[in-house]
Amino acid sequence: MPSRCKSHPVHHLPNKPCLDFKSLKELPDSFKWAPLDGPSRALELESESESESESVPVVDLNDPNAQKLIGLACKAWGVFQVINHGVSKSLLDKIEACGKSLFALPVQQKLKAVRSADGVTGYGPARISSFFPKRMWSEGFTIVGSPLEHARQLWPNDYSKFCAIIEEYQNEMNTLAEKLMWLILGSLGISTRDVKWAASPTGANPFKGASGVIQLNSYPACPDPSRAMGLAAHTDSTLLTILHQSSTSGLQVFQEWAGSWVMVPPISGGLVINIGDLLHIISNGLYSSVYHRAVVNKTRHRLSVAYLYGPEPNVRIQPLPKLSDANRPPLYRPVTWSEYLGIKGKHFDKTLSLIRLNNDSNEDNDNNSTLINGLKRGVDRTKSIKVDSNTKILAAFA
Ligand SMILES: O=C(O)CCC(=O)C(=O)O
Repeated sequence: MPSRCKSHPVHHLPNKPCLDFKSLKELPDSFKWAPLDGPSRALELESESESESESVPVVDLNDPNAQKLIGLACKAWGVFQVINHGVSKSLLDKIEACGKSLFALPVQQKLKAVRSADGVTGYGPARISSFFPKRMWSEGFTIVGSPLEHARQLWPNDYSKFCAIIEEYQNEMNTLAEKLMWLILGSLGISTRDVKWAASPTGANPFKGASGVIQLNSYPACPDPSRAMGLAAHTDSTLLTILHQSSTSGLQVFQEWAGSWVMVPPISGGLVINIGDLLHIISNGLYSSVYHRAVVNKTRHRLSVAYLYGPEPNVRIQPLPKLSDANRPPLYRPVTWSEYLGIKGKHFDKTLSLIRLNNDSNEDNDNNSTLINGLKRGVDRTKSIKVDSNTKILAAFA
């Protein structure tokens, strides 16, 4: 796990004070974003998923074709949902209940576990807040390793149940993340022999030392969801992210080739899998990290639990040799997770561009490059296009 340093992007800190959302009957100006594009308004009608013509693929991990289906989903979307993944519904219910009880505490109590100025863990606003001029309609709680210290502050007499559930969740998520990594790598024709970037000298499990950060996100009901943003658009600085969402919709992914936002409807017992920037790098751009955001709801509270999974922090991540050759040179220079997080903490969504190798033939080689209305769009998003007027998604036009 990367050190709890200032450059860790899961830690952009309470630059703005935390709020008691329930007390706000109107959306304050500081929370007013330009009207959102995409299906956010449909949330009020709760019919958004039916109105989508395209939807994020759902893969049953018991399906004998799961690996192939995952490969197709990664290539086309950078995101998919899984069912029959081996994590019990009762554990998902328990982690959700943990999150709900945490965020239901009085603000003064939550502030006892606030993220410190140079820390990563604890309670606070969205970790990417500092990159945006407007505030986000959400609060979060970040856990790296044991939550004991903060749990004791939140529930001085009753913290052990929370800690036990978190530990169980971490173990289950780690097992699932590793399984998914092999399925994703397998879909690229990569086997254990090829994963030298993470292989230990003893040939032990290359994901030994890999770990995850748990991010609990709470999105209170909001007086004006059409002008509020729960969590602004970003990609994750992970290999992959496993997301559990409560039964209220809110997660949207950006479909690069259509240029539009698509809602990812919650599936009871299902989990959302996002491709992160590090997998984008090791796949040599074949599987792109997905831009996603969370919108909010007028009447319903929403909760999500992200498991942000990455490699051992000092291992060198680079395009796998098997996925690079003379015709498809490596798109990115080697980088450790720690270094990547440091750059992301300063440059946010320019990070992939900043570690991209300057190779003339690379523009034609990036699989994410697609022809949209005659314009070729590349994954490194080196010019800005407006996705909504507050958030710039970077996209490259050749
Ligand atoms: O709440 C969600 O659906 C998205 C959460 C997320 O993107 C994150 O925690 O990084």
